Amino acid sequence: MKRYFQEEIECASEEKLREIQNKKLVEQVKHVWDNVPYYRKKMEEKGVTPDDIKSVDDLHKLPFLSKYDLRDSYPYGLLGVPKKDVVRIHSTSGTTGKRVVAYYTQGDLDLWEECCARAIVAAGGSEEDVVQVSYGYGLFTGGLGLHGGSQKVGCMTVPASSGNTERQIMFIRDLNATIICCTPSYAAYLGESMKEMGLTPDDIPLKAGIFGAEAWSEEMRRDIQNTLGIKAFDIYGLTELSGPGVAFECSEQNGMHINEDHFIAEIIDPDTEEVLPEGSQGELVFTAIDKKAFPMLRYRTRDICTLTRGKCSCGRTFIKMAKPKGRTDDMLIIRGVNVFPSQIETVLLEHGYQANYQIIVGRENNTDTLDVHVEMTPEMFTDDIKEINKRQADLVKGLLSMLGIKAKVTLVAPKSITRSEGKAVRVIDNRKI
Ligand code: DLL
Repeated sequence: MKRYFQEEIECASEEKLREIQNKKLVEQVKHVWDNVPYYRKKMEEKGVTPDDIKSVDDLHKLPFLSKYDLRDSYPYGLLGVPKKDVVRIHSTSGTTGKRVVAYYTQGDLDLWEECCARAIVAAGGSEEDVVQVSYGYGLFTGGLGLHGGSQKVGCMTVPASSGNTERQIMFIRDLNATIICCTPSYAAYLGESMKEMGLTPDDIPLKAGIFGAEAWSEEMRRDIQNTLGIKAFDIYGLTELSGPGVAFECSEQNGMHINEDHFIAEIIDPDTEEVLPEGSQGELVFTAIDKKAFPMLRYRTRDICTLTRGKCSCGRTFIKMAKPKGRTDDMLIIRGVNVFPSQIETVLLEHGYQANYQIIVGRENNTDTLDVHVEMTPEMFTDDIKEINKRQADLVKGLLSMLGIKAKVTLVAPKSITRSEGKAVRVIDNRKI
């Protein structure tokens, strides 16, 4: 069985990769300078010209791009090619209210789908497999991205899209789907629904899942792997950089390899914008070095994580990014303490709950309040008040030790928190500041 989709590049030496990056970066900076007046102006303001960028070592000289730039230049300001060369767009709702619209030439689509194909092969996929793509199709990049990747590998591709859970399960069983692609929260929901239908992992043919688009913990991975009887692989990406497949997990299931022949990653301190050494935690910044229609240079993702380069047992040489811990804009500041939803999730799953919870932040008498509503699992469901109080107190203690602040925990009945077919919405911040 093929272990790699493009072995010569996925396992290239560090020197070879660097050479590719240097060459593509120099070309990309020229392309942007010539074709994207918005970014050229930013370069001019910083006193940088394409002649100053001779290799990756010069990357730090370039200005950053952020969500604010996308908003300012909406809709066409960052387009790098004539509109007639664009064959597709995708879009996501921006946190600033305006949508982010990303553009693709046919060449951009090809390299994006190759990235997704690498992820599918790394998860054990081949032309023998039936891949059910249960990410949303349409403006969201998840569906069409993995769909294209799956076809590139030669898998039988089922464009199920999200929703209609019973039909999803029927197709998985009837068509013998071996790989499923969806958000981790939807994978958990599928597992829950199968259980309710009286199905065990032995009744379903799946062997692997490729899950991403939102933060998920190692505990959630364990739960999904057990309920579906599969290996669960992480995949990372964002619309601005094509979509899924910027980075993907391999058989080690321990961090995601970044497709370094297309993307150069940096970690910066989000406050000072200083580039941090490898291994430090900070904000992930990406430079897309060969995407032409929407050529992002030094794009600030707001995702917090670390990078490590080292030998991987899978044989790939691409640098790895850890599971993102959260986003700078997801980070809640509660009574002055930084709280990431992923930390709360870790505590809940460690205590035997599933990722069905809601975090409600408010303000009373000028003090922030943190309420966590958690579903009891059907197995632990009880109306014994004493038992419920004890369980709630255990969680309060666990959260206090993880976050350093006290939360109010309310256990709620199984199935009372709305399930998500795409990205889960877990935080409600009612503070009007
Ligand atoms: O979520 C692309 C995608 C689709 C990735 C399917 C993986 C699978 P956006 O909607 O633009 O694109 O959202 C991008 O989602 O900046 C992260 O904050 C978050 N994200 C994506 N993948 C992961 C992951 C798609 N594996 C934003 N772990 C990113 C944690 C993730 N967060």
